[in-house]
Amino acid sequence: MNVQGGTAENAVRNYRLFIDGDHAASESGRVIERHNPATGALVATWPAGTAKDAERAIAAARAAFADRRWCGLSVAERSAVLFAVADRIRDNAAELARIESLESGKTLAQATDEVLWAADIWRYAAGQARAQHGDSHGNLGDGKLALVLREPAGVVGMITPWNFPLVILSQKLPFALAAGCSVVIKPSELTSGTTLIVASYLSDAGLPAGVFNVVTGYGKDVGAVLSAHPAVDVITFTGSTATGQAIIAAAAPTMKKTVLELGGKSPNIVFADADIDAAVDAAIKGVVLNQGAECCAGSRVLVQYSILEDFKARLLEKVRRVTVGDPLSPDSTIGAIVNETQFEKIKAYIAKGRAQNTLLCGGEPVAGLPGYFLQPTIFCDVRPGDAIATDEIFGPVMALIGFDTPEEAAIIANDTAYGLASGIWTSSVDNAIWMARAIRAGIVWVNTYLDLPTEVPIGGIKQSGYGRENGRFAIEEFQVLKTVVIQDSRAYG
Ligand code: TXE
Repeated sequence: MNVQGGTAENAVRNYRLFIDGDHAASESGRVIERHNPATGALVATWPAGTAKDAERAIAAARAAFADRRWCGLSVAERSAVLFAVADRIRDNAAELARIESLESGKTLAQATDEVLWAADIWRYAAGQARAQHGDSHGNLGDGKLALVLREPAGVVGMITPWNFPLVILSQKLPFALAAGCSVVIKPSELTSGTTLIVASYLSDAGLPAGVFNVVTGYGKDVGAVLSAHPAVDVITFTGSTATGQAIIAAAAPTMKKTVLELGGKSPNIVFADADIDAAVDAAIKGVVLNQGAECCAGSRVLVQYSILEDFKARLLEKVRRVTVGDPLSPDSTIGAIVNETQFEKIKAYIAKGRAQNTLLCGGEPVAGLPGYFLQPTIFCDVRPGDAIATDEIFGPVMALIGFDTPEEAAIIANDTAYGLASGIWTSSVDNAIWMARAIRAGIVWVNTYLDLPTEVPIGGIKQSGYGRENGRFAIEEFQVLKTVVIQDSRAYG
């Protein structure tokens, strides 16, 4: 990496690819410029990688896997490398958070929380590296013994988005490395900085060359090559459902495994017997965190009719305290939308909401700020089939929907192509248990929301994808089972 121009605080960072242990330019010589969505200022450049760059990185990862320079190490040695990276992430939290904020528009305060969470995930995976074990069968008849071994799946291709660059990287990479895999990653073309910095941390910590490779660039140039390539054994992807479908299609001819964490349209359901203030706070957090660019955003808020007017009044009162503005200011709750494409997409949904529903508040860009800033926006009188109740908007937009009974709430909650997250607010154990079982989603929060301890798995069902990240099952996505059956022909006893 080379840093040029301005003071250290506002210098433009010029990154390079990371292939086979070396930082290098793309063979194309082209770069992608990243401008801060809050100000328009140029903050970074990274190479516009090509198919040739991707091929080179895949070959390096394949060679590293074939000569066992990483998977042949003991789990204690692998774990030590992951712990060292966890420490580097924690120790450099201020710098990493600033980079994430400048590239993505998220607030510095939130970025700091995310970096510390990422360090925690690396620590968790580092511990888990040493707890990998398979199975054995000693009672299959005299002389017969079977072992079930967990082996690394091989070369993993990772494709990550821009909404939580370091956290999403951390939900994949340390688990794949713990399993003994080699990796080629294509980070989002909007937010590649922290992934390249982690490559340096890994190298400094002693990761052998070729085990981790970063090819920055666009999805069609690099992501598509990883998905289709016969030398890649697993693709793990977080992003849109449409791109997830394209990846499955590209992966099909080689039969490689895919792990997909896709979009959501999650219901956050409030019963009349809930702690209403807590539910209102969580409903707001559920759509404003990360400007609403959150796959688990509680973008559909279902409220029991008997408290709907009271809920609306408290919502309006509390949403006024949300401050949209300079992501680097500690006073800001919401930063900037990541780019013009997302900004226009959200505004188009707000226009659809205005046509079909009642606008309770917001709905406008924030006047007087140079970047892509939007007011938190709430629509009421939303019906389940309306556009803002159906599609993932990925912006600070809430759809309020009324319901009468738990059965009705469950039908509305499940009336979506997605199945990622959900929330229930109630003081009734019966309601909580019944709803938790009735909702079809990868996670159900009861009297809490967007609450993700590293120990628990996260992932979707339906068109939110499949596979799990974090928790003890995450490593299994990067392992294959091998059964060894041994017959000894000598007599026993
Ligand atoms: O996503 P893409 P975009 C949703 C959200 C958002 C919408 C579009 O609704 O508004 O997706 O965002 C790479 N083969 N989510 O366009 O295209 C791409 O370069 C292989 C939800 O940014 O899915 C980037 O690295 N890779 C989500 C990554 O895919 C391809 C997070 C994600 O980009 C590719 C982000 C291809 N053909 C968006 N095309 C979540 N689940 O949190 C693109 N890519």
